[in-house]
Amino acid sequence: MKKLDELKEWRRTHYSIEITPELDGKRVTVFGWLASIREQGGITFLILHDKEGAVQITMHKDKIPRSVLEKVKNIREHSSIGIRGIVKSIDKAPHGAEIIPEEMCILGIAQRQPPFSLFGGKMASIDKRLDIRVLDLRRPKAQAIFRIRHTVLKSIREFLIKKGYIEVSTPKIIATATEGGAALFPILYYDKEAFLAQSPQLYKEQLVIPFEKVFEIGPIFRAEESRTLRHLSEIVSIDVEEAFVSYEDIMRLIEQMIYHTVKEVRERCSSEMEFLGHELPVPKVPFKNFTYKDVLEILEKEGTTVNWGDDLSTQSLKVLGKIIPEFYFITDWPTFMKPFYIKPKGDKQDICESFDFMHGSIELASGGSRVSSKRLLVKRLKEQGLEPKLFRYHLRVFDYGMPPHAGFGLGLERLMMVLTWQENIREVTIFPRDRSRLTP
Ligand code: AMO
Repeated sequence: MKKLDELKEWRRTHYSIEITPELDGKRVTVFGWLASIREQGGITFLILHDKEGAVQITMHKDKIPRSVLEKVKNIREHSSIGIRGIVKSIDKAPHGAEIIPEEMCILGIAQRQPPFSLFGGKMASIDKRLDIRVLDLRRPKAQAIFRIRHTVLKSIREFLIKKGYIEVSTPKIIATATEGGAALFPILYYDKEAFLAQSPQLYKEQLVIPFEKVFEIGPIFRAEESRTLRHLSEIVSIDVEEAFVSYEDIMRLIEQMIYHTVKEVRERCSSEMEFLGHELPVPKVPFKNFTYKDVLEILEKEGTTVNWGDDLSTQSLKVLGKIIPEFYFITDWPTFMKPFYIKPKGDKQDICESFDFMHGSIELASGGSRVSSKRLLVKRLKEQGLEPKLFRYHLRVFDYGMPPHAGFGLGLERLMMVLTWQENIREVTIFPRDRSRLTP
């Protein structure tokens, strides 16, 4: 095995995209991964990739120090290297300049070539790519997706903080289910059974007492039995809860948050969007609003019958997505279809103050006004076959002036699917977890 160089006093002076004609004649140090080596008429061209882009290193055999030539002979694509040299302005190179190297250090040797092509060529299957995800993430499309994700998270955080919400973190190891028992992951907590949190639901509701307006961006866990393009076992949920408001206020908040986020992505990620080859339109606000009953009627007209109280199947959501290919809400669901903490509607207790926030056929978020009376909450728990005793730590908080409150939980990955036009949720998740994947 070849000996590696040490980093020692080597430090980066510039990223690839900063190597421009204005630096002509300057000595620079760059680091990155060797994307290609090409020989042409006695000249060797290296293309070096770093997190910002690419730079060309050009070596005329008779003008380059022997030590550099020796190193180039032994190096393979995808190795990580450092180059110190002089910038030369040249039209044909990326960003109009290249580097003529004086010194080179080899910092990480690529022992083997990736099992799939990173730059162009036929795209390998998702499973093959996920098996060595960090290499897959170097693909320019993946880079674009995760830079957009970064911007989406930043914009949502900024938006909520500016609106006066405080960011909280709640336990992910919990004692009781919040969204019903079926999708829980049991774990061994010392000598007791515990669960991974399906949602910060109960904690965020409790936290409106000390903080009034809270949000959390964190992982939630769902033991989904089937492998679909839209479900994972671990996702990032954006949860919001607020005191003294109703579900209608929360829908307006989502509208503003999505509008702000799309605008930020359009402004800050134009090159990534261009790279993904799609235009991201500014959403039309206010978003359309359909009740659950409206949706059944729309579907019936399309020849798809869904009975009152039935969930919208994948097939009926597809039909709906064709008719409403934009952001919209489905409100006023039958009470028994929603969790115990959702508030039944004043004069029509069989429907509740709830919404699903949708884009086309994809459910992005759900939320609603919450039950704030302890008596009603106990009744709702029993109606849903849940044991109030198991929720005693939650219920006792309701003795201390629980205000009316409302909120939502939005799946970050689902939102990313919509913003980056990905059909498979795994493409927008760095290390996805599903029924059959627990590694890497
Ligand atoms: P719900 O269970 O509808 O509501 O989840 C909220 C949102 O989280 C996303 N989501 C998922 N995304 C991918 N894979 C999954 N397995 C998965 N499960 C959920 C969806 C969904 O709309 N406590 C309530 C929210 C609230 O009322 O505040 C809740 O968790 O985008």
